[in-house]
Amino acid sequence: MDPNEIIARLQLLAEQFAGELQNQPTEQAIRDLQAAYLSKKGKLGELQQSLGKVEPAQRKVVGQAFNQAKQAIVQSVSEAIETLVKKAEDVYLNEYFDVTLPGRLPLRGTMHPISIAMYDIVDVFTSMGFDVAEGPEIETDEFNFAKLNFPDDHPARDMQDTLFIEEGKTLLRTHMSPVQIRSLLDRPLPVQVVAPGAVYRRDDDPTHSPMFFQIEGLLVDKGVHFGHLKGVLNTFIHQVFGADVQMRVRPSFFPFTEPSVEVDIQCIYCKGAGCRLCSQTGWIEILGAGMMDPNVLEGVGIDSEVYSGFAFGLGVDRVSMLRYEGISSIKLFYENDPRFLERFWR
Ligand code: FA5
Repeated sequence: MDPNEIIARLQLLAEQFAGELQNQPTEQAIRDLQAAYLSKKGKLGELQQSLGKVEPAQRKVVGQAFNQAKQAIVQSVSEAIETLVKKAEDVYLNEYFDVTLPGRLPLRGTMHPISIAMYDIVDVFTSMGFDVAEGPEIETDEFNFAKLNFPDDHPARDMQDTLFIEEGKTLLRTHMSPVQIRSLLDRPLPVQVVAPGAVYRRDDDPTHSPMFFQIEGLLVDKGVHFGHLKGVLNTFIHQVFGADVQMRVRPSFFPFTEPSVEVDIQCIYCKGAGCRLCSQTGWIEILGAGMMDPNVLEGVGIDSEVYSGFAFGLGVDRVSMLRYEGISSIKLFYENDPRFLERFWR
């Protein structure tokens, strides 16, 4: 067969392909067109079968012409797809993207309100000479209860209140007071520490969360008395809630302190007049405290005739709810809704 005729027909097919390629509306249509020319049974494929009828000496030239034509088709297919994508982007940018609109700032992360309160409170105590102490969230029954003078049948040990890992042995700490024991065992006297951390209980209502945060305070030295405790707590309350906020101390009971008290602050919303937040009493409880029970001191090898101390434990969530007006449920702290957390950016 005449090689020139094959090459002429090849050129004709190439021109025909170029013409058809112009108006393909989608990437799929372009790929179908490519297949119609380049697949085995495609237009070029059929013509290529005539290569066998060409004189062997001239086959090389004709073969090269086929290769060039195929490469040109592949190249123009990828260019056509690129043009199509670019066109779609332009349509999107023009129709849906108004470059004249002012930009929107991306949402910025903020410190969590509980963390803000923890840092602020710890700062107040470190400025009074307290060191920061730590303990594990998974505690032993011994440190969480026994060494703190809890009798075996104390209700807090009950499955209702405590999240046990292995009953009677390990648990999620129910309060920060075990850090009292750890600090007294680990540090030389005098000991003056605050311990911030997460604690766990089987509690769940608008003011009680199953996980919440406490800050424990402890001071053990010679000659420590109740006046020191009141002085430290008064300073804390004035620094955190304002110099005009009054505090009051009510008798209470904790197994590890004697005497034990609960400390209320004057309601910061109604200033003591009585409102819904303070159940019309004018006061809100924020912490438990007391003088270290001599049994606890003796239990860690400290002579209670020589040394005395005080301890307190405050609920950080409670303090945050009081600091920021309008927090109706403790759950808001733990849902991590950015619309809520944004309020605390500073
Ligand atoms: C205690 O946990 C004692 N360890 C505090 C203490 C320390 C007393 C040292 C004496 C000496 P209480 O169970 O009352 O005490 O808890 C202390 C504070 O934690 C409460 O005043 C309250 O503010 C907060 N609290 C208690 N349960 C929850 C809860 N489920 N959710 C949020 N806050 C809570």
